[in-house]
Amino acid sequence: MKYFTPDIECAPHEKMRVLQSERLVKIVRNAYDAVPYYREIMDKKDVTPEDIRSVDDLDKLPFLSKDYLREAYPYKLLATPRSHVVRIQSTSGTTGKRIVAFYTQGDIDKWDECCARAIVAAGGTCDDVVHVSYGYGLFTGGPGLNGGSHMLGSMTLPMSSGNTDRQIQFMCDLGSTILCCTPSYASYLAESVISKGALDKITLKAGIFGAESWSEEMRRDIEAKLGIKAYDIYGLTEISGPGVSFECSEQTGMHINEDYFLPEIIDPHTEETLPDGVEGELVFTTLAKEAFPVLRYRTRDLCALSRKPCSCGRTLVKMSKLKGRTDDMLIIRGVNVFPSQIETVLLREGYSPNYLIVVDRVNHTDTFEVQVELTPEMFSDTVKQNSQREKKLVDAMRSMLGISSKMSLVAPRSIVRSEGKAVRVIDKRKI
Ligand code: DLL
Repeated sequence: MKYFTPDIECAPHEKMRVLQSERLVKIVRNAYDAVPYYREIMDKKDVTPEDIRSVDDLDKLPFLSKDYLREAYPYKLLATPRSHVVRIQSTSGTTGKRIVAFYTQGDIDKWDECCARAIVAAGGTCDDVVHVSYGYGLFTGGPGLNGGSHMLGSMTLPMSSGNTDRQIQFMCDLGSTILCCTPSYASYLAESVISKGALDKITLKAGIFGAESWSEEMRRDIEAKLGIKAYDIYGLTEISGPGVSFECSEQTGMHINEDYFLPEIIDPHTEETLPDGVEGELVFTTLAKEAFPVLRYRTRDLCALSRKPCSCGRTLVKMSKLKGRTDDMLIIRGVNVFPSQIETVLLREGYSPNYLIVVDRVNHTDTFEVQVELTPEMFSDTVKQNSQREKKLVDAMRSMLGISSKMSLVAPRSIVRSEGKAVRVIDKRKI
């Protein structure tokens, strides 16, 4: 099986635009009638549902911010009677109120379909054993990939995260072929499989990794260690969960399920719409959500769109691998720094993807330290060799970022491993 829904995934652009326009008209009408907040912000912008006749009218609509989604907690954006809702999911909400998203059975079915498309794009069929090590519960990772795997008819292992020994045992005994988890957990699992000498007992062929930024270097590292092909998958609770977009065998960006999610890229400062190929903030309008329609939602994620033909045959627009989020970006001594750039340098220099960035302010000046684990082979080297290594890393980091940093080499396995989304930054300036 090459595609889960070929008519949609390979549809001509014109056909897709017609479908999107029909759905947009309907969802705007519905959101306006059912949700007082949408009515209020559209009235304020002097736009009515009748003004939205096709996707070309999208920019007439006001934006929806993450702050409002928090304020809307719990029920202010619900667009159906509560009795139609069968599920909620929620963001991790590290600060302030959580965002709660609602789903009707129809919403769940479409979400499962998006994840089934992603699994098929990673080479999955009903003969595969899909090992889901994303967290289950309020987090969308586990339920999303679980639903997609069921819809495809694959044997599904609802492992959830944690208990790494059991993960490896099931992987070996049940013959898992597709691993779904965060890239940082995949990296930890790879390290553990190797250290237990279980590499020749696993039968994995592919991984579907997302929910956090990861570099191309990290992808190659996981692929080499586990002997698999690693596919990126993107999504967010506010829009549904994993499967908003997914990678195919070409591995040059993620195809957006644009029959359900209409993307735009804007300049985050001026809010101007940007053309394909230019990096900016990703904005989504859901086209078929019933319980929780979201219009022009500013995700804070940074990427570019591409409509270049793809060798996989899909015509769905692609988004580039995420550089990070606007709120992940560190400003250190006036320079913009993304954790993914630091990860790129470390892996290129032969280190493992286990690191911690510590930023502080001392005497009105930002300090920037990266703690990096030595590999077991490096650990036995002399002090002199390691101080040369530190210096080499400082130089490589300066040429990537343009600022100086402190590189602290620490013992193997001394940085806490992540079972879900990794915490890579401690910014003491904010504490
Ligand atoms: O992380 C949904 C998900 C689960 C996606 C499993 C993929 C796999 P949230 O917890 O709401 O939902 O976090 C959404 O995570 O806005 C991005 O900043 C980030 N993110 C998600 N996927 C990727 C990815 C899930 N592939 C937020 N690359 C999003 C980089 C990602 N960042």
